[in-house]
Amino acid sequence: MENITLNVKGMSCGHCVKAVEGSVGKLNGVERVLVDLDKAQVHVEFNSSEVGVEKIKETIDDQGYDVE
Ligand SMILES: [Cu+2]
Repeated sequence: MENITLNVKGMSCGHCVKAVEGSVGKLNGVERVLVDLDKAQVHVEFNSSEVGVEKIKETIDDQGYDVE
């Protein structure tokens, strides 16, 4: 299991948290996803044999947020 913390711009409320946690959480290989609104960060625990960082970033981007 691997961990990554992504800096994500544009998340401002509970809706954003649900959108990001819901979409990333649905990816195969993602074990856990946690949004920290105050820090503008998304923490993800994932299995790198099933899902890559690029896919995770792309999924957040598709929800309309900016991954640095
Ligand atoms: Cu929001």
